Amino acid sequence: MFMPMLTRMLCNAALALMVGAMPFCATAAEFEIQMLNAAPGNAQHTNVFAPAILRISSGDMVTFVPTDTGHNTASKRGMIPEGAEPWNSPMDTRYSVTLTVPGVYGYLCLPHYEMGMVGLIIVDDAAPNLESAKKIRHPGAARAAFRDLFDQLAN
Ligand SMILES: [Cu+2]
Repeated sequence: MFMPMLTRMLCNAALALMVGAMPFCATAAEFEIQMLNAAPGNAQHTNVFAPAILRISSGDMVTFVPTDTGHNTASKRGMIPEGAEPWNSPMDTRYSVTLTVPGVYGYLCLPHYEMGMVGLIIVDDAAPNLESAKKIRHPGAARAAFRDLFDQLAN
């Protein structure tokens, strides 16, 4: 087991026991994913999450930012680890999730799912549910979009 993950687990255990954070606990980090009408530097690629692939550590917080209007974020059924909380945000709303279960999280924008507005978040390591997440089927452009993201994970 990697040391950072072990440390994080010990920290989570300490917090759960309400004994306070141990001195070596790293502060959970915060990340942002923009919800955009077009990819930065590529106007042809419309309706995107940026970054579309985000790697974080368990316990970190991710905020989806409604930089452009007309978007939301929803986890995809079958594409989050066992025991993880699904989410489905209101439209045009700044929305935060704190992800604690290691694995890969597939998510999408409901209005633009079939147009391929999807993303992946990897918490610690994609391995726990990578193969099952890759098996989920998608309509329209979402199929190629998820396949592309999974290909990028492999490289
Ligand atoms: Cu959208």
